[in-house]
Amino acid sequence: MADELLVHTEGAVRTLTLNRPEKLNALNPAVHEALAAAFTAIESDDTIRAVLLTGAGRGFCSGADLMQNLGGTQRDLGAAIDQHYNPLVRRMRALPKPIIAAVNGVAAGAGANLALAADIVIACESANFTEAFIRIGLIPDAGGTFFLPHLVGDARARGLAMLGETITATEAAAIGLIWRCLPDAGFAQAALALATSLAAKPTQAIAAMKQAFNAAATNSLDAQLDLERDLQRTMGRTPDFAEGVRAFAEKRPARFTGA
Ligand code: T3D
Repeated sequence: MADELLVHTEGAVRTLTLNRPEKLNALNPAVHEALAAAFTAIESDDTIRAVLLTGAGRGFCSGADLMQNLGGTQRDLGAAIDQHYNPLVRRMRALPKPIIAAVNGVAAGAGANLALAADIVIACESANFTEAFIRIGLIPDAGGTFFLPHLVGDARARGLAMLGETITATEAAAIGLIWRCLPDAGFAQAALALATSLAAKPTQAIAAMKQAFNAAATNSLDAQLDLERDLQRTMGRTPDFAEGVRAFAEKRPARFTGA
């Protein structure tokens, strides 16, 4: 695996650390290719039951590496999005395992939206979020125009995107952009503990929740009720459901295997 992305496994948690700290982990083709390879490996590895995405150094991710755009010829940004950003967001949303973004510092542009593509986003107190695109004449990509209004409503989405102001992690949690803001001290350990607890949950139920939440964005209530019924029927046949009910009856913690 390339040095631009550090890959580490602890128990059932795979941690992916964006590793270009001198550029606040700006995304270039090498990082994208390493991320694609990492997700391909995670998709086919049943022993991995949660993914933790974070950044090295003082940043989480500063979005696309802007230096790629300096020079004579104009890059086709649409091609870069087709090749890298859209497949990444799609596979994160479709991954049948939880993804936790641990935002350890600044998250800007596509870096902010990469975090929002995760299932659970936590950030440390000193982290911040900026939909920086407007500052350089672009629009939010990597799912930003979809995630923002769903998470914080249309008024705040437009404010964040059009003004491009930086908001603190505390504000992000207060407006529902992220799950929680945690103290700086012990943040990495807290993030790993959260990922470890998610990895011990019934993984198939989390996968089915992801499927249902994804579909809810476009489904009618009728269609969503039918989908919930179908998914619950499948969940009702899993060994983890049987274990959950047994553990309840025996008044002990459940030991889920992800089956
Ligand atoms: O192009 C495509 O592929 C299409 C996709 C586009 C998606 C996008 O993400 S567009 C949006 C790109 N991101 C940005 O516009 C954010 C740019 N960065 C900043 O505005 C600021 O750096 C931050 C607000 C993130 C942090 O500010 P600050 O003051 O804490 O740090 P800094 O001094 O600006 O940055 C530290 C270093 O990282 C600096 O390098 P240097 O001068 O020490 O050699 C800076 O140039 C570098 N850096 C930060 N962000 C990027 C970057 N280098 C390349 N690309 C970056 N995005």
